[in-house]
Amino acid sequence: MMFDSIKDQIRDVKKIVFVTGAGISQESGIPTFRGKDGLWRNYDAMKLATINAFYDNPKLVWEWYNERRKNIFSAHPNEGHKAIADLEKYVDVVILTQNIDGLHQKAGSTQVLELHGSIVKIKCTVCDFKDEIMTDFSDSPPLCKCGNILRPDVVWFGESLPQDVWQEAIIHANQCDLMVIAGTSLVVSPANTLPIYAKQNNALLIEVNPEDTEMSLEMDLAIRNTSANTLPKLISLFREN
Ligand code: BJW
Ligand code: ZN
Repeated sequence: MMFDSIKDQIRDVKKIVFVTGAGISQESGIPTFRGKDGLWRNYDAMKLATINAFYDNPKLVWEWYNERRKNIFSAHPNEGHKAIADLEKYVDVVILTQNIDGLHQKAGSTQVLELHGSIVKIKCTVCDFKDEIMTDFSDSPPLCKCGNILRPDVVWFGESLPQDVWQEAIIHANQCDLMVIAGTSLVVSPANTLPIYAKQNNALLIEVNPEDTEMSLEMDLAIRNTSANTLPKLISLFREN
């Protein structure tokens, strides 16, 4: 069994924090950012995720989000998301996600902190106006009542994470006795520092990723498989209790 080497330690766990990234939604049909998936109409997705890219070509960046929104709205949580939601029956679970797709919530998880914002939210580039759009988006970014351009309410490179959410994330990372890091390359800061907080609390660290990451060597267990294949097996350890 995948978890054999640490299954006795896992059984005593009271609080699990999941740190998730694009890879956990890959099996729901949502492309990841890096690797060959990170291209959109031959643009490097990472170059679109900045405020300067948006000011240079608002329509292009808006179209990128529009396409992703359509795909996300038609996507369903996969066995990985569902397993994490199920785990709430047995143990305290908090999810710190870099994803904006809302699939953890759709799967039924109740404690989800969105570190990088949400695909349904928009905000003004200038004033404090914020809104949610649950229906189709217009072809170009709409204007705010103040006359300035509206943008997706997500965190782009060089921008700080929502500070209340980030502070709460650190508290949970400090408190957990198991952290499961699933579907993230851990190249983007500050989200990639969360495992360090958990380690300071002597938490067990488990990584679920078909590939090696920068932090694989720090893990107590690195499972080289997909999240939909792996996470349902984690549940069975708690169900046996
Ligand atoms: C599977 C799988 C399966 C596949 N099952 N697994 C130099 C200049 C400017 C800034 C910086 C700089 N150096 C460092 C910085 C800081 C910067 C940063 O970290 N950059 C690095 C890239 C170098 N960070 C920031 O700017 C952050 N803000 C900040 O630090 O503020 C302070 C500051 C201010 C001013 C200057 C400097 C600092 C903000 C980061 C915001 C990131 N935003 C994005 C877009 C969000 C909105 C959107 O979705 O459009 O967030 S970028 C993108 O990367 C997105 C993701 O959440 C994030 C992380 O990616 P993730 O989720 O890890 O995906 P991938 O694709 O990388 O990995 C997928 C993994 O899944 C892979 O490992 C696969 O193997 C695996 N996988 N299939 C399980 N089935
Ligand atoms: Zn405004």
